[in-house]
Amino acid sequence: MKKQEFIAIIIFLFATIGVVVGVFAIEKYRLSKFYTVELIARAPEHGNWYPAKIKVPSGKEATILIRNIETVTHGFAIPDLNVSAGEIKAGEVKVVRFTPQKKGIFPFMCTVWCSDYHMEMRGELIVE
Ligand SMILES: [Cu+2]
Repeated sequence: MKKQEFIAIIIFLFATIGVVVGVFAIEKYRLSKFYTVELIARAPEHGNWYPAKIKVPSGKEATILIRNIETVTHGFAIPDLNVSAGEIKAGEVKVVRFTPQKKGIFPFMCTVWCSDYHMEMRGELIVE
């Protein structure tokens, strides 16, 4: 292989990888402006809330994007903070915005009877 061919291949690889890495980086940055935390809703027997513990800063607006990846309806509420997303249908994505004023650990839960283990569909919001 000639030296010029080698250099051309290296430039091609860097350009290709650069575009892919760049697109992912921009997308991650764009989404980070849009929401604070992404939460996946699943019934307890399918893995439960993911992540089960989420952290948000106090005194700042928090945006939680909730994605129901299942085939049943779920719900979302943080009763202590008066936050609710209502029903989240199968495949639906909902966004809740609120500004927690007090620090602490607040349980969040599913508000729709979704499975035999519905009562275990819980997680914790940690306000720091
Ligand atoms: Cu549920």
